[in-house]
Amino acid sequence: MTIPYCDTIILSDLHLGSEVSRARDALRLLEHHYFERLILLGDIFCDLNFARLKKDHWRLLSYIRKLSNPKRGIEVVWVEGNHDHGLSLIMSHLVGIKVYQQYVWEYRGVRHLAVHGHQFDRFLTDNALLGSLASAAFLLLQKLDFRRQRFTKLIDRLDTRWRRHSPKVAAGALAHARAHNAQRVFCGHTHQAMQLAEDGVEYFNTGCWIQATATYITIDEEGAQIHEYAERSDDHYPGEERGDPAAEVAELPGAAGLLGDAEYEGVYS
Ligand SMILES: [Mn+2]
Repeated sequence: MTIPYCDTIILSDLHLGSEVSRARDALRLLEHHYFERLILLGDIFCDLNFARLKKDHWRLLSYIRKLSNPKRGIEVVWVEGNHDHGLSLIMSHLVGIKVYQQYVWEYRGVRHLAVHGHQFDRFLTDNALLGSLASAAFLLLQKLDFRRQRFTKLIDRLDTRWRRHSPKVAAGALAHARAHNAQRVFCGHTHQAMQLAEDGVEYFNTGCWIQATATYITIDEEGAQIHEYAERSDDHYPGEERGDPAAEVAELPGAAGLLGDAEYEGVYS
């Protein structure tokens, strides 16, 4: 029944507006954690069409807005993704959250960097020099090229192909982190949760919330950890006989992965 505490919680790629967005689960996750900082690491929205947002999607947005109330003392950070591009300015007014291209912070003497990751999937970043060049170039390119943005969206829809970009994004992120003297770097974008370490820099990918397996990252004094979302047993009233969890989640496409043991587990150690 204890509510877990962490310093920072990071999630990405909710794709609100998409039929398969697991907004309700994401809301539960946030309600069942104490944290000091929330990082929304890009592609929180699917596209500009707000008419596609469902009740659960608005509920989550409204909760995020509440969290960002200064009285709560929680820092809510939105890092722009390729799907969020252009939306972010509107959302910063609507939801009242500051939007960043990348976000850098210190925690316990460790420099952390969060960037969505789409910036790295078209650069050769297999060495540090190219990595730094790519790093410098991406901010510029983002401002310049609208056509490229459209192309990126097209690629984004091919979700299964997308996963192939995983190693590329990881390599780009690691090089980018080294160029910015960060010891930990976080990306989303690939929809595939993963972690690796290279030359003293740790890379984490947050995964996504549009598949059977939804993942998020927590950071506390023990480090950063990837978790798979699982429904908690205390989501149900104590003493009440637990109903069929399948019935409750059946409306969620690909929800089969939810029905594991009702505990949060670090699955990628
Ligand atoms: Mn993306």
